[in-house]
Amino acid sequence: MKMNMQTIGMTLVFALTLGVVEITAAGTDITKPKGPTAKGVDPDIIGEETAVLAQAPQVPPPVKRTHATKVNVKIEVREVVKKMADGVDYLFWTFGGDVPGSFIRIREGDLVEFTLANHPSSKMPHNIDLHAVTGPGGGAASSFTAPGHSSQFSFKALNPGLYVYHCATAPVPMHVGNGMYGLILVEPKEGLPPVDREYYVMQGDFYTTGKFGAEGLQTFDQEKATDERPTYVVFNGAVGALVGDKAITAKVGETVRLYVGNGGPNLLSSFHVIGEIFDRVYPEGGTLVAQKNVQTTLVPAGGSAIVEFKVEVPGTFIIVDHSLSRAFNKGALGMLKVAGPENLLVYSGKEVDAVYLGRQAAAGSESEKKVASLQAQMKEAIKTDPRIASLTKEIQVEKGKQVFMQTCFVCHQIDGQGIPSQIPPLAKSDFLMAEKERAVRIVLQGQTGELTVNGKKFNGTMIPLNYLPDEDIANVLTYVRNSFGNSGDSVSVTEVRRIRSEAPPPPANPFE
Ligand code: HEC
Ligand SMILES: [Cu+2]
Repeated sequence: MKMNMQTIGMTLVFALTLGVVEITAAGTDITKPKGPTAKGVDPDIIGEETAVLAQAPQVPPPVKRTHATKVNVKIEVREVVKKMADGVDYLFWTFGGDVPGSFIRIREGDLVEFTLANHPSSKMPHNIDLHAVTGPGGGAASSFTAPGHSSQFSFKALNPGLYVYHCATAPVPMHVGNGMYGLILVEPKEGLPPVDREYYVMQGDFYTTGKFGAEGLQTFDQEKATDERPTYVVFNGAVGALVGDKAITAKVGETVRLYVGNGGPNLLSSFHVIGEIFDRVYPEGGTLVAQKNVQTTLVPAGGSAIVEFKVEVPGTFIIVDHSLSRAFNKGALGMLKVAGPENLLVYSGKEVDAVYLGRQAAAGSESEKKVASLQAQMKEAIKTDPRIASLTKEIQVEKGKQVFMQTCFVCHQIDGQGIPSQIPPLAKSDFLMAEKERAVRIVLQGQTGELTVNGKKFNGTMIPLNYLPDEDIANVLTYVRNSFGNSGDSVSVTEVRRIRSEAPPPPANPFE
């Protein structure tokens, strides 16, 4: 390092000397060497400060300075096990301990002295490529850092805009796919127009060996990544990172600005807020409001967008990648909760999350918390034994409630009462409670034809729900058999698996 600095220093002196000779020859004043670049001193830079970094969904405060300065940015890379979804852990590689990495906020013209430290507990070397850097590799070569070391490089933020940064160590898709990305905002000299709220939302796709929701510690699946078949697509590093009491918030009448990034590594995001219209969009993270009144804006992998909108009415606004299976089946769903008085001139009221989420929004986060607390209790109880069975059942009941609120409630209703003469009740249902295996078969194979529940006849059709995993079926039936006034034993995954395997073979194909 020292050797390098010296060599560079000597080269500079040499170049400067040559310069002086030329200048003299041309008859120019030699007391004024032609030099910020040659000398390595930038006359625009006044003072020095340490960057305030922020964790998503927060962003650092706006830059108030009216001049460029030297900004010291220090980020530590850490490899940490964190929650990907309920009961699902993942070894994330992070810039600053979180996915996405720390939000960096500087001003156009600033000189950034960047220090990348790699925690001694890391297993891998890492580096950083900031798209805000003008220079080969965006800093990648100068920042390559082994575990327990740190590297430093400097760059001048020539172009304003919202830029992605990411690790660029081979294999790059794996480093990015493990969560190594974040955003750096280079504010234009004149600053951005003031708004009431600013948030940091960054999408990423994840590839795990187990399928969506498979519990325990999951590992990176190279084949799924190569095929671009993500198991999870999430905002801010985890399913539910922006849901329930972690939702971002605003008050009626306020203007919200979202700094939206997409780390990829592979998917493009069709970024949309259900029930809102983006008043202004700076597409691709550039500095121009290129479009107004936008419904869905495209955020490319390794790219960004800035969206701004005024919230006019209260309620829960659902943030999605409008490639909707990602939102409803892979996790790309967040919430903006707006508080304040109704504005019936704009919207007639009623909550929207129940419509989209099947009450999961409210019931889900509450019962998720309960599952966590029960699981903790169970770990305790395992030591003392007899209560295990009852706690296992309670966990099943709570998890089953989540399945019910997503799948069954539309027909059987939230309280299990059904709909008179159309959908039979599950509440106090003699039919349901009479035979456990029959209930499993109904969910797996569907049910049609006349049946009598509590003395009333029904003749409808319930479609087979055999796409539900065994565990969901066991849990939801344990829930309905122990809710709405019912009380019964639990249904185990083994029972469901057995009944599924005993299912009659599909009817012979008449076209064969
Ligand atoms: C699309 C509507 C619909 C959905 C969704 C649905 N069911 Fe049903 N379910 C019905 C209908 C209709 C019947 C009665 C069928 C008949 O008349 O033969 C029924 C019957 C039943 C029965 C037997 C009758 C009783 O009341 O005890 C059970 C048990 C049952 N459903 C459980 C469930 C569970 C658990 C779920 C969610 C995993 C579910 N259903 C989802 C419409 C639905
Ligand atoms: Cu890396």
